[in-house]
Order: sequence, then C-alpha cells, then structure tokens
Amino acid sequence: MKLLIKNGRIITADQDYVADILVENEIVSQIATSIDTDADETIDASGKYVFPGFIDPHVHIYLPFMGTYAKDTYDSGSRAALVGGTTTLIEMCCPARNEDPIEAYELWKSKAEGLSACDFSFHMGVTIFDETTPDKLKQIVDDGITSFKVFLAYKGAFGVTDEELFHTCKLASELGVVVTAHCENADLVSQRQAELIAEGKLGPEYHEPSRPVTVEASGVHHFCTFLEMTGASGYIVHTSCRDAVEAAMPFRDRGVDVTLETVIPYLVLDNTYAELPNFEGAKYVMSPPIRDKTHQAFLWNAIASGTISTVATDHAPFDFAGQKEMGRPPESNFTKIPNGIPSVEHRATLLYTAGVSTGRLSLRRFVELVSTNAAKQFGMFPQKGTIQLGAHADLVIWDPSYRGTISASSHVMDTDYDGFEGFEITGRPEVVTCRGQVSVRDGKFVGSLGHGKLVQRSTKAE
Ligand code: DUC
Ligand code: ZN
Ligand code: ZN
Ligand code: ZN
Repeated sequence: MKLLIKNGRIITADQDYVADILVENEIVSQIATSIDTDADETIDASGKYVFPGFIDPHVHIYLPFMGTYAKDTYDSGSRAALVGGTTTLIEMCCPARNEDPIEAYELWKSKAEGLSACDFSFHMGVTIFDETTPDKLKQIVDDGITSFKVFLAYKGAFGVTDEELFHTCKLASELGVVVTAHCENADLVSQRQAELIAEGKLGPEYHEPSRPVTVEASGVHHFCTFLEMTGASGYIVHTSCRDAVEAAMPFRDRGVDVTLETVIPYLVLDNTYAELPNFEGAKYVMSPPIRDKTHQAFLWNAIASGTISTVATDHAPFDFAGQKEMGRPPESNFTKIPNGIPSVEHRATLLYTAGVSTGRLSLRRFVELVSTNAAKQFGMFPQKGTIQLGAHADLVIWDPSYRGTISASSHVMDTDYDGFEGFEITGRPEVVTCRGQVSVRDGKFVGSLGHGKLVQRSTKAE
C-alpha cells in the first residue's frame, strides 16, 4: 500500500515547510518537494497542515471507579481519539490494591488488543508494593511499558503509602522508567469532604473547595521529595493550578527530573461551571478540580513558555444519567459523583481553537504539546511524535478553515453529554492516518477496529 500526500505544510516541533510525503508499509518512506510515483491513493493537502499524529499520554478507558465503570470501550474510545487526531493513547492501568499486577496488566491489555483502532500503551499503576512486586513490574517493563503510575489521592482504592511510594520510585530509578503521579494529599481531601458534608454543603460546587489548590501543591511537594530522595524521573499528571506548578519549580531548579502535564479541561473551563443549576455542575467534576480563571491564565502562560510540557485529557467518561447522578443531593452528595470529563475527542481542536487561533501558541508549540513532548517523555520518539524518514506514518492532515460546533449529538465518545457542548471550534483533523492506514476522512472515522498495536516503548536507559 502506497499513500502519497501532496503539497501539505508539514509542521513538526522544529520544522515548518511544504513538501510531499510518501508512505509505504506503515512508515514514512520519502519526503521531497515533489514526489511522482504510482501510489494506491493520493491525497491533495494544499492549504492544509500536516502534523505528526497526536499522542494523548493520559486517558482512562477501562476503569472500575467510584462504584461504576468509565463509559468508553476501545471501540468508542479509539474512534473518538482518531477523529480528534490522536493516533496513540497511553491509558492508566489501575489495579485495585488486592489485584495482582500481572493479571491486571493482562486484563487491561486484553480490553485494547484486537479492538483498538489506534495505537496504545499503558502506564502501569502501582497500587501496592510488596516483596513480589519488583519481579512482576520488571516483566511488565520488558513488554514495553516504561512508566509507572501512582496515586497520592484515592487512598483505599488505588493510593499508595509513603513506604510503597519510596520503593516504587527506587525501582523506577533502577529500571530507568518514569513515575507518573496524581498529586493530591488524600487525607486532607477526606477531612475537608467530611467537614463540608457536616455543614450540609452537598452540591457539585463544593467539590473544588474540598480539594483546594494547597492540597494539590502539597501532593506535588510530597511526590517531588520522593523523586529527589530516589533519583527517579517523575511526571506530574493534570496540574490544575499555579500553586501545583510552583511547588515543583524549586525541585526542578535543584536538578530533579520532573515534567509537568496539564489537561484540556483546565485550559477552557473554569469553576463557574460547577455552579450550573439542576445538578449540571456534576458534568464538570473531575480531580483535581477545575479552578478559577486566574489559574487558567497561569496555565496558558506555562504551556506557551514550556514550563508545562504536555496537554493531555485525563479522559474519564461517565454519563450524566445514572452515573454522575449517583451524587445528586439531597440523598447523596458531591463525593459520590464519578470524577472525570470525557474529552479524548476534543483535546487538539480545543487547544488549537483557544491557543493557535488566538495567537497564544505557535503551530510548532502546539505540535510539541499534543504530540512530540509526550513521545520523547515516554520512549516513543522518533518513531512517533514527528514526521521524518522511517517514522510511523501517523499523520494528521488539518483543515484550518473548518468551522464547527461541539455537541453530544454528534460526538463519537459514548457519553450522554459533552462538557464542551456548544463550543465553537476553528480547524479540525480532516484526514488521519495511523501507521499508514487512512482512519479518518472528512472528519469521519473510516479506520478499522483492531488495527491499533501495543507500542514498544524504550526506557530512559535505552
Ligand atoms: N481524576 C479524574 O477526574 N478521573 C479519573 C481519575 C482522576 O484522577
Ligand atoms: Zn488523576
Ligand atoms: Zn511536603
Ligand atoms: Zn487520570
């Protein structure tokens, strides 16, 4: 199969030029000003941008959580990802504390293999650490899973003790794998929740006050201290506020290898959504919570300057009916609202609309934030995250002239609401290829379920 893409404006983290791209056997085989060859398919990309396939390094697809299950499967989830230009997902594998890591890893993998239309990998959740853990984790790392995930929050479900955190970081440092971390002080959160409920504060608008910015900053400080003590490389997922980012800075200045992520909801939503009438605020409950607008402005500067390296989603989809509603007062309260906002489909279009179209981000920074930096951080570069000879032909042909409106009535994700309902977008992926397979055409999924493969990622040492 030979695919020829002509006259596109190719934009990578460090280059911006017009050329033709030839794709053969899943990889980019030629890039030149003008390629003339008999191709099976030729796509005219004049007036379009060609980006490397986007990578979402933080999603949840299979997720038993808060008494229910996240809504998407790899069927809906990978189709939604591809329509949004995302050709690779890194999912959090989140075993319960009594679950065997190898069995959990095999279970999570079985949900994706043979079903996912896009490529995928996992961060291996470490939710318990005993004497059998190192050997088991080594086996998983040998399968190309070169990052761990720890939760400082959600004690009892996934959260680790400090002793376990120490051993996890030690092992990661030894193996050259990255420790990704959800940083919120779990005990402070539960104490605050109990206080608010005792005061009769039950609605979704109390979710944010139950986990204020200082609680997140405390988690960041705590995690960074463990990185410093063990020499491990860390990646802090979903930083939501100035305080969390600033808590990491002194460690970075002292040479601790810590990278920061934010997620798209924090960049385009603010905490006024939590106050919507009729319990609609529940649609916007995720953790860490959506903050006020001053933090949003700070985050935009931090992604533009490079202080924050990646924009992911933390895609964790729950229906409003039957799932978010589990936390509806007066019978229930905000602590029972499943945490998460469906967003895997909209990350790049929202970032482009609110970032590139407004002049806040350059095209090349956009590519770094949605693709290249994640590929580098998680051992996939230059196979993924750029457009060059020999790289995977994961390509997004982007139409900057497209105008549209986000709606649950047209989205691909399997939820009954869309947190970005009515948002107008400028630009979208018109054609998307995943290892050479045309998977999106005219913005619609045309790929095949099961095409996606587990990505072989390298460690920091390799
Ligand atoms: N936060 C969420 O909002 N959902 C899933 C897990 C998490 O950390
Ligand atoms: Zn998290
Ligand atoms: Zn501390
Ligand atoms: Zn998450």
